[in-house]
Amino acid sequence: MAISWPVLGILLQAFIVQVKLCEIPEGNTRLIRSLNLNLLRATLDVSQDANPSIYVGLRLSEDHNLKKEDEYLQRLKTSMEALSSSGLYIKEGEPRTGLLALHVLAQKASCEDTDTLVRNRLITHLKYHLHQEKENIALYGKPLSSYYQYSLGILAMCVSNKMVDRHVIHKLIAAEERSQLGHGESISIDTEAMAGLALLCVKRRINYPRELIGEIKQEVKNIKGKILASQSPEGLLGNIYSTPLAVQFLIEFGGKKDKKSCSKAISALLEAMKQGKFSNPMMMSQLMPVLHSKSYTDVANVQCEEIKNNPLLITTLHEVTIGEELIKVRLVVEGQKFNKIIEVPSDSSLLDILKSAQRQNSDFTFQTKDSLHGPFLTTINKVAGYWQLLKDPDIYLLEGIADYRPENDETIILRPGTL
Ligand code: B12
Repeated sequence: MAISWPVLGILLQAFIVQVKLCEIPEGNTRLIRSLNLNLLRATLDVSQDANPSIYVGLRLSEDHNLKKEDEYLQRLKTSMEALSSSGLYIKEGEPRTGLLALHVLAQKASCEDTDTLVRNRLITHLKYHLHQEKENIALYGKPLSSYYQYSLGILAMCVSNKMVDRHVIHKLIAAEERSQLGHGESISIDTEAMAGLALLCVKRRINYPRELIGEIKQEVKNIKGKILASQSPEGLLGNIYSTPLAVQFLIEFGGKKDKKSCSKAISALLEAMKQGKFSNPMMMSQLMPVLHSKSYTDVANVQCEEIKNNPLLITTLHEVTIGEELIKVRLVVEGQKFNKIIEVPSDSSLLDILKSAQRQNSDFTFQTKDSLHGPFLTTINKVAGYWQLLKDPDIYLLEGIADYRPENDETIILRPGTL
């Protein structure tokens, strides 16, 4: 059937509206470039292993410093090789589903030969991890890692055009249906969004049984409902740090009716950027695609030939300025007797405060574990587990110990949590 010009025009217009769903208002180029620059600066930090999420964020930008991106890719390759040549087993309590998934996405975004040995091995490892995660859900009702990493794994497979076992997908659908994606009682918008991205990718790319597609459609709608219902009057979807992934989901969903919610969320993100709230490289990397109206599923469409250098300057690493004045912060460890005032220079991070407390008090020790987000507090006075970070009166911190900087007279509460 031939399509007439007016009909074609309407179709084209509909397409354009969809593409521009979560548009960035004009006049923000400098702000966006400065985030890009900060993300590039994060690649200069050689004290940590290269982080595949940072690389994916850079590749989904429209501005590039190809030399720096390539240097970072070379560092990433060392980790990829180590990961892919390790045995096909999962160390007790240390599933690597999310990390593998991010490496698979990074590899795909790199435009390097698509069928390298390393890439195939990474995919095999990821497939194995997803299988083991699925078995754990079947036996114990939860994945080995989390539904966030499980979804990221499905997304990475799908973006790489690899078939995902439909039982693996089905476990995610069933968990969403039973509202089990969050941590304990609370809903996690980050996880909802990641699950939504994974399901949208699967729905669009590969041929699955019609019944499964029907279920996916239903759950994607549910996810959208939860994400929109979480919107605050200021536009945040969940909190400020879940908003980037939530917007990625809305971009990918492409519902015209969501344009207003999406614009509000974008405004809130731009405002937070101006206030310097996006300083953690992992958070910047999740935000970067949104600033170019993209989502992680666009890793599949990176137009390698079209990537051009933009002479973004690389200046020296940003040094955190520690203030001259001293401030007093009360540190309380719940369930233990520790309750003391710690004096530190203003602008100190919570990590600096914990270090100070440890130096000054024989009854306070702590340990951390490195992660892609930074140091994760694991142990206080030999009590290991998941420590929650709060400030008085019972407000959950939205940042980790290395990023959060308490104010004078603030009380920080460390609370043992259950998962
Ligand atoms: C799952 C998850 C958790 C789980 C992790 C355990 C598990 N079962 O997986 C739990 C519930 C324990 C958790 C705790 C916290 N989390 Co959390 N978490 C996430 C989530 C949804 C996914 C992380 C992940 O798997 N990434 C993928 C893998 C491949 O990366 P990874 O680095 O290897 O993953 C590990 C670390 O990320 C670590 N981790 C999880 N959260 C955090 C937070 C910080 C600050 C650090 C340093 C590490 C860390 O646990 C992961 C599994 O081992 C992200 C969402 C997001 N948008 O990224 C939020 C997220 C990273 N968490 C966040 C926060 C604020 C926290 C807490 C500080 C909350 C609090 N006030 O207590 C605590 C950490 C306290 C501490 N002890 O240091 C924020 C960080 C924002 C920021 N500015 O950096 C995010 C973005 C959620 C949000 N929207 O607010 N989290």
